[in-house]
Amino acid sequence: MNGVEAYIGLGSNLAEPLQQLARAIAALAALPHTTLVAQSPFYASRPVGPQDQPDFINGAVQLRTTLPPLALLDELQRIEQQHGRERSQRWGPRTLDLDLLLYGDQVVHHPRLKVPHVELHNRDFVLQPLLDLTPTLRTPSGRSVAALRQQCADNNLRRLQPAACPPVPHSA
Ligand code: A4P
Ligand code: MG
Repeated sequence: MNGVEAYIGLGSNLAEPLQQLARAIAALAALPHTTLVAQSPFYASRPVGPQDQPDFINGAVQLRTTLPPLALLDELQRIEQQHGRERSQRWGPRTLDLDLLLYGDQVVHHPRLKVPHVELHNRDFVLQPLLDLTPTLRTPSGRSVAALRQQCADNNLRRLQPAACPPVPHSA
């Protein structure tokens, strides 16, 4: 399949986060014009933003897709809504957050969409899963994700054992 390598960050800290992520990955794998290439391990991480909320579970997936970036964002937001996502407090607790981290080597500046994700370089819970997927990955400006990971703040990242991650269900 032709298309672009797109990387999606997943995060959840409410309502069975591991199940939220597993179901979201199944939904991503079922997207039209899209193939799931690989999924990263899951990590527990301390919340960035308000601290009076549970720790997050984070991970990332690599997709190959012919959906244009805004169409892919529409699909991510539809999946978030299906998971009962309510947008209230910025950086507050959420059942499911899906961020478009990288879309090939494209840079997108749109009122609804900024790619690379603006906080990518600051977040170990995003950079580490990206590295797990593609150790040689670079941003469109040529910065190595491995170097960004070394420089970024520590959010007490803890890799979960594969046994802790529920299998991806067949129907999303
Ligand atoms: N938007 C722009 N660019 C993108 C993109 N690349 N991917 C727009 C996805 N959306 C993008 O997002 C607000 C708007 O951003 C969307 O409508 C979309 O058009 P949102 O998800 O509705 O709001 P938000 O998530 O509260 O705000 P924001 O700034 O996107 O937050 P983040 O960056 O998603 O961070 N701590 C830990 N440990 N782990 C986490 O996963 N996540 C957050 C949320 C905070 N703290 C965390 C974690
Ligand atoms: Mg978001």
